[in-house]
Amino acid sequence: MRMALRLANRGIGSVEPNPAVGCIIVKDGRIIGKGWHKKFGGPHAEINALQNCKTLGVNPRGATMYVSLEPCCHYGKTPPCTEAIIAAGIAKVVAATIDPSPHANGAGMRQLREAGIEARTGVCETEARLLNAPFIKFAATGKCWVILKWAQSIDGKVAYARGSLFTAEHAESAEKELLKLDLDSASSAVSAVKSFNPRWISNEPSRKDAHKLRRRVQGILVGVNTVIADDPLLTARPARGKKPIRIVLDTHLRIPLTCQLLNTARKVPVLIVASEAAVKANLEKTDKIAQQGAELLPVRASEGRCDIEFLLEELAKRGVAQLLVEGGPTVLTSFLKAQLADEICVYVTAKILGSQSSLGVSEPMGGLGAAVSLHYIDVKRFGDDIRLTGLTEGGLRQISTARR
Ligand code: AOF
Ligand code: ZN
Repeated sequence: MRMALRLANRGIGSVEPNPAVGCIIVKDGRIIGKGWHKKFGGPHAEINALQNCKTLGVNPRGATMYVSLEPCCHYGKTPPCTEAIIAAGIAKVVAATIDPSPHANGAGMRQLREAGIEARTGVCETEARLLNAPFIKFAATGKCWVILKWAQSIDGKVAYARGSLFTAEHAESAEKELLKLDLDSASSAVSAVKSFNPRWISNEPSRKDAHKLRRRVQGILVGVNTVIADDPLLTARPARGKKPIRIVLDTHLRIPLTCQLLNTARKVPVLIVASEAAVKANLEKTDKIAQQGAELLPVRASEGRCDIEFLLEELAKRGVAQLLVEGGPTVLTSFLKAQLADEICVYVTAKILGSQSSLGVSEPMGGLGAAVSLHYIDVKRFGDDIRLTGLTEGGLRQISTARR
């Protein structure tokens, strides 16, 4: 099963919002077929593993199948795997966990048993549910899996203070000054200045990894302050066919009409979320936003904040099974305080930014009792940066089998 899970893992980044699934077929103590779900809409893991037996010229009749998710028994984009398993004469199916989707939820296992196949679940179940946590949550509850992501210095700073934000113009004038000095070291100083970009606290390998994360999700959300300060594009690069919807939380409709998001709204969808009052009060601006090809979603707001829970429901209806929240501090804190985050992904860079960079990641959480602890921590190194990921209590609850 561990091998099946490792195979499944290869599909992460290509199969979403479907689950990543791996499958191993064993006969007489020997592996006779392997397969995994490679791409959204493509053949399922079980079908690929059965095909692999065929390619290798081994008959799977009487074999045992280890699969990381309950086989499907419905007609989706592909025909049911259960039928193929029954037709192939598999004797035993071991699935890591049930698929909680309404079209499955045990029906696949039942169908196998009714066909005389020995079928059981519950092997490496936690690992399997962790691997597909977003899918499990969305399938079971219809709610999207929320990932908060940010990059920070060791001292927990996420950006330089607004007043000292280093812009392209700063870089240009600094370059001129340096060249005027006509020193031997001027050219390397110039390249250091050019490559310095306060928007990017983390290094290049980390940023590449963050784009991989963007390819996994169906929506990427930021607050309007991030748009004003950084003018981000919020696309996955390279896109590999993925175009997650870009969402801006903009209660008072402050988004600059010239920003990159609006300029590219016809290529990759943009949703601006504003309070009903702000929409009514800015009809001219809302027209302009619509003309640029972006969509405006008016929502209820209280104390100057949009109703995020309502927004999440709306996004789930649009098929957003995984939402990536990329900041800034106000938005990240809102999600944490409302206990709406399932997973946290933080890149920590080996820098100490000190007090000139005043923005911490969050506002007070309300006493130590309100601290957010993470579970199932994973730590990975990207050059001198480290990435720390973990599940919140809420995320943990989603993958636990106890509540079902
Ligand atoms: C996958 N890959 O290996 C397995 C899945 O639309 P379809 O035909 O691709 O069906 C998708 C559903 O099939 C999915 O939501 C899940 O319930 C089930 N199992 N899906 O994409 C796989 N085994
Ligand atoms: Zn299937």
